Amino acid sequence: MSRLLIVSNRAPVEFVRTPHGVRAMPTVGGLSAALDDALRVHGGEWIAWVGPHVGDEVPPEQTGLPYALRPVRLKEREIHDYYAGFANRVLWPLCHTFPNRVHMQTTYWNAYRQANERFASAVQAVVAPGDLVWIHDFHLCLVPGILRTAGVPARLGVFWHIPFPPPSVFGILRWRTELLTGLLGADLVGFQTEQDTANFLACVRQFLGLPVGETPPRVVLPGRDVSAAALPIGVDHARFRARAGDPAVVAEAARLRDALGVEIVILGIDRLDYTKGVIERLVGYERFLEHHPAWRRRVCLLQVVVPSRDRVPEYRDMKRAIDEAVGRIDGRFTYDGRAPLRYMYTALARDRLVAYYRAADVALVTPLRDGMNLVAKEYVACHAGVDGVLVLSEFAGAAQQLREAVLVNPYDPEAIRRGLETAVSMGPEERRRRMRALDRRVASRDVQWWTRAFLDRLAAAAPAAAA
Ligand code: GDG
Repeated sequence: MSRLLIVSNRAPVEFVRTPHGVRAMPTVGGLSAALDDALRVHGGEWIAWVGPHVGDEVPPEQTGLPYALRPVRLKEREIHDYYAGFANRVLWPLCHTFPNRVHMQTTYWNAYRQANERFASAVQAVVAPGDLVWIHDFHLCLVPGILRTAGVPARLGVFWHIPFPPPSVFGILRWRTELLTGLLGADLVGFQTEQDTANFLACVRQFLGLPVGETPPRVVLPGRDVSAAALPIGVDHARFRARAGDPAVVAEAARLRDALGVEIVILGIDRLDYTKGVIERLVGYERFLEHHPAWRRRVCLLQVVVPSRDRVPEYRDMKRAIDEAVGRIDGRFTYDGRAPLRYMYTALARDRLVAYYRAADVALVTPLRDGMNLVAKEYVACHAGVDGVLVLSEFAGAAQQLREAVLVNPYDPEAIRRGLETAVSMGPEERRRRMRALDRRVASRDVQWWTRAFLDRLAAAAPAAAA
């Protein structure tokens, strides 16, 4: 079996300075768990930025991980301009179709190029013939091109976790040709949905003038093809299901429900991000409470927002706007000390997260746009064998698979209101029928399926040749 090199901006741990010295702390996210699994199976190394406090190699004893972590060193200024700048203020808003939030600055682009060079050098330092190099996400578009030009003797794959926009949106970017050319250094580029794949191919055709094929999806280059594939990411269904059925977790879920003291618990869990549609969701919930006096004392929305990207000014403003909306709704609809909304700005420990999923009768997952959305799939996995209702944005990649959810337009507060009405009034038989169907899809396309599907395709790509 080929050795695997994972390359991503962040790793499953980050090194932070604590009063007891520099410590490896786990990072929040479903992705790291998925890739961690793949590395345990294949063996290999993980190349990532893990904070400023480490040397050139971190042995497994320091991370608790059974494989080596190879840190990419970036200076404070580079992190600011490459990560907070180009990745988070240019590519992130553009790909989620928020062109007015794009800050197109040359300093950001220069830092992005330099950072991508550093990641590529870190790969070159360890890569061996026959390796599979799996590069993740929009932070590292240029890495495949740099490695290809350097003639690295490995197969190169990229997975794009966020939406890929159509040419009318991607074309706004001054550096569109450089980014597309960089990605085409890969043998395989994976996307979350068929639509993302089609958008990527349309951009390549329009901005690079290259021929593309549709069955199978690919870009035809002189001497080689680059495959494009829709491979929706999944969750570790078996692990979520087992944790959710654990008696300690079930007891914690029951305690939580008791503490809330309502008939119907509605749950929202999101990283702090404008793409997640938290404010729009709160307004939709407010409309629901306005329309339904009878439900006011019987429901509670438990909204968890996980701190994220606090170096970016827009995120601090958004946090303030959420605080205001929460205050307004609680002020309007709290009766006899019973609040319709519980808001937490924190990251939950993994088992608590599962208890929250388990406690919720309804999950309200309404991103304005999302590559996939793992929260939706994790909620379903935690409700295998029990009922529950998923209200899901039609603009999340997950909506392509999870057709039995109550699908809503997240921009429209009236649609969210109607979705909530459907959810709270759905009978037990329909809840169970829909949840069974959702669970079958989440179980059959789990994260193990995803890593296998990607790596099998990558391994089957023609052996690497220099550009
Ligand atoms: C990007 C794309 C795509 C959340 N709160 C807590 C917590 N989480 C975990 C969830 C889940 C993950 O974070 C969030 O994943 P999402 O998919 O919802 O969102 P992004 O972070 O934006 O991820 C997205 C994904 O990449 C994978 O391809 O689906 O579209 O934007 O796993 O469980 N984990 C813990 N405490 C929390 O409070 N421990």
